Amino acid sequence: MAFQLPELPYDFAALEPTIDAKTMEIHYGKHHAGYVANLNNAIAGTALEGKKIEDILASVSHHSAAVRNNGGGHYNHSLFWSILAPAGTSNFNDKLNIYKAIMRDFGSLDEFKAQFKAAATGQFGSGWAWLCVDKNDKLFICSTSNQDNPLMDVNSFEGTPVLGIDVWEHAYYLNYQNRRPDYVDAFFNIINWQEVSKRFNDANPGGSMF
Ligand code: MN3
Repeated sequence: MAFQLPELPYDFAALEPTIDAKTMEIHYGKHHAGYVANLNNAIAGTALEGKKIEDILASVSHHSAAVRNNGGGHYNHSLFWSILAPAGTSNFNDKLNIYKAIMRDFGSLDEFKAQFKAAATGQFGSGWAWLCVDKNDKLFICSTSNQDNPLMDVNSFEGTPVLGIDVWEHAYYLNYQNRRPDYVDAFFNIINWQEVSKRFNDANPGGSMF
């Protein structure tokens, strides 16, 4: 079964004013759809057909640049749409394991935001900033270039991403032009913390830490 564009769980306009409807329409309907089509073309007739995207990414150093760029693009955008919440519904609260983990590993939400923003604004050119969980259940922040991500076997670190921000200009230029820091600040208002916490729990099958 070929990879497919996942359904968006909200309307294009649902993230306004943080992310405008036109940006969402192009980003989802053109950029992400393009990664899916190009990924399917790149793996058609190869041993990668039918494999899970996570497994493809875990051995991506052995595959073509097309698989790396489009496989990463598909995974990254699928994660991105899922961790965004319609305006006014973002809910960070102490019932969530991700809340407890952020307090434990960063001390406060503000300190997490400061470090995440530094990674997002410090990523030169196109790429992503990530909040990841390592194999000891500890959170850490990192950034990657282009459509690379923490699951790939091309990094100097190992972790499972639970939150990510797309800092390619196509993600914010219509609204923010060159003001990436403003886009990152606004992003914090539309995070779906339930989904982030679910991804955090799923990355730690033991789940006994809290
Ligand atoms: Mn993008």
